[in-house]
Amino acid sequence: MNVARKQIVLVGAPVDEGAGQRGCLMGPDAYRTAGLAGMLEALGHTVADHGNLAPAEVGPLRAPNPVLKNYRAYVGWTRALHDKAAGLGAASVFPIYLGGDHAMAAGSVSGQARAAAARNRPLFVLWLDAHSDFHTLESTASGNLHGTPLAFLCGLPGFDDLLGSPLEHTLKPENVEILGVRSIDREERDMLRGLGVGVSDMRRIDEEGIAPLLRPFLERVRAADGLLHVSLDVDFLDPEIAPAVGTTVPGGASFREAHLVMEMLHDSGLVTSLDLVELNPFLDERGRTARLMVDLAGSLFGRRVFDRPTRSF
Ligand code: B3U
Ligand code: MN
Ligand code: MN
Repeated sequence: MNVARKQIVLVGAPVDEGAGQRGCLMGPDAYRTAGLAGMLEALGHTVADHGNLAPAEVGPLRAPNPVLKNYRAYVGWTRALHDKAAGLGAASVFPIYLGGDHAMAAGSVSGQARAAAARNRPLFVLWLDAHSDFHTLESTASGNLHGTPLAFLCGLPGFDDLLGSPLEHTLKPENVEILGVRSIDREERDMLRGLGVGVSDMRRIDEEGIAPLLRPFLERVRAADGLLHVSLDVDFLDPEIAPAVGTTVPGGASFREAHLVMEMLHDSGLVTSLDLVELNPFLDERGRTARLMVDLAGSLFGRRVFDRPTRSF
């Protein structure tokens, strides 16, 4: 099968302030060191590396909740990434946002959502994560802002400082699928249920298998002529194979499950943008997590061992 050639743009987002542990700022360079661009080129794609972004300047702000850590940085990063992603989403390129902790998705995904709306296409999001990242600025107990971007993107209230109020281009909760989750706080669970966000936890993956869970979601994206953004948190993976993340939760996706998801996503032809988030190279073992993430990106961009698939996805 010929790999459809893509024009890939790499955007470094060294966001470090949203996680409880420092180190994600080294993520973009770890992906570069692990050979991400060369691997994508070897698959036949063209790659332009736009370097690393910096957060936007933000004037004085009062955090709406004293528990929040690095609130101004969250606002600055969201604005900078939003503008960058809105621009790239309007061009015929495939952006890969290299994190950085997951707080960066507030900007990357909101920008992609703005661009999708301008093209009159619904944006769907596949959130591959041990966590649901669905706290509001009020409900978070840790104050770690990487636990909040998905609530922001779905239009929950209280995030007015980020991009104004109300957020113009929100995700429809039913167009979001969280896969691989195994740590949800009570407040998050209530909000996810109330809004009807798609949640497939590890128990469902164990009982039903990951492919039958993913397939109906991809079918919905296709039926709606949607664009699909994938946000891949390192902690989606089992910590045994991916130790370089500050928020490990046991019992994550296996090597085989993760590659299968990426291969199905490739075969679907539906994915139009990607976040690689939460890699903390400070916690890695001789680069193995960075290399695994690059390998997974390889499967998403068309690497296969043998022959064509028997079904489209
Ligand atoms: N829900 C917890 C833990 C957490 C969320 N996202 C990550 N960790 N990575 C919190 O702190 O909000
Ligand atoms: Mn996350
Ligand atoms: Mn996580």
